[in-house]
Amino acid sequence: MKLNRRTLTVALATAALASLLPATALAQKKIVLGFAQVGAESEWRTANTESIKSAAKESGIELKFSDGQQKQENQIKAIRSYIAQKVDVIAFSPVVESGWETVLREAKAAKIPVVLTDRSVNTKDESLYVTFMGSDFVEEGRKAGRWLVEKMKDQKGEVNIVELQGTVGSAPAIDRKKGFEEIIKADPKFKIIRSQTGDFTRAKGKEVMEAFLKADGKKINVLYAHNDDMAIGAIQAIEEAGLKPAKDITIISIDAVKGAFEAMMAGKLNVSVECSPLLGPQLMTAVKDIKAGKQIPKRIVTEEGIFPMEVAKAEFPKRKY
Ligand code: GZL
Repeated sequence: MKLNRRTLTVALATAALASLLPATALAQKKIVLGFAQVGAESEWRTANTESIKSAAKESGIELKFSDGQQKQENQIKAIRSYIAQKVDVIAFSPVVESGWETVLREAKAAKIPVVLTDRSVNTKDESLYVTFMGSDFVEEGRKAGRWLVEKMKDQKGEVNIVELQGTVGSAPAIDRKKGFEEIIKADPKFKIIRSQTGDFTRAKGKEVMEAFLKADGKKINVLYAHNDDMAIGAIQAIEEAGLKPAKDITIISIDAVKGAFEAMMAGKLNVSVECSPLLGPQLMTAVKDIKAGKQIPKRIVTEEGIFPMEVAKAEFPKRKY
């Protein structure tokens, strides 16, 4: 069959377009990120989830998101479902440090890169994840300790401290305790007379503080809470016991969420050490870099400050979470 010139031109143009199409389509194929979140236990976590969801949207990354309700088995289940769905990258904030090697090996076998955000895992095999991005919790504990040492420098007698720990076995709970004790051990007047987990929640923080007050009420000089939510719960217990929070009992906490600034402006919390939940943009940049084959550092540390109640009013309007 003789093709005239016009038909031939159209045929060639169509063929050229068709050969480009799959590549064009591939170029527009969205990166798919599977994220297994700890839960929704605190203001910090809510802000962290919001940061991840909004950053995924702004980055054009398709986000599959699961709420682990603070249970490791739920997070492992979610990670396995992302492997089955063959997502491009998996990211998660491990609720506790241990028990992840099996599922991380499954992700590695499926050739799906994993990013740790916020909290890290206990593993000798660092090939199981590409990077860990989040705060230095030991330094956060040190900042809390240094603030207390400075505040109590003229205090002659004993300084009795009660401690509300975060989730048992979690990196922030282990490391915030470690950093705080590293600083206060320099002076024997500082004594941690009670220490128990409040699981990072307001309700549990209040419940445990009620027990501390019942046992040691008048002896307590300081409360060190591993997060603001537990401190806010404890403030309620302190007031219900007829004591003045931040006056009768000095209160130190960590996160610097909105609730902490409101408590400091009300004169009920002495200081909050910042722990930024705004990891979304950094995570999306890392996901894109991984897909583009770029090298990224094994550890990305978020820079953070400390906010005593004296600066709360001025700082509050600038806060992003
Ligand atoms: C810290 C984060 C902790 C917060 C808590 O990075 O893992 O978990 O301090 C949150 O408020 O529940």
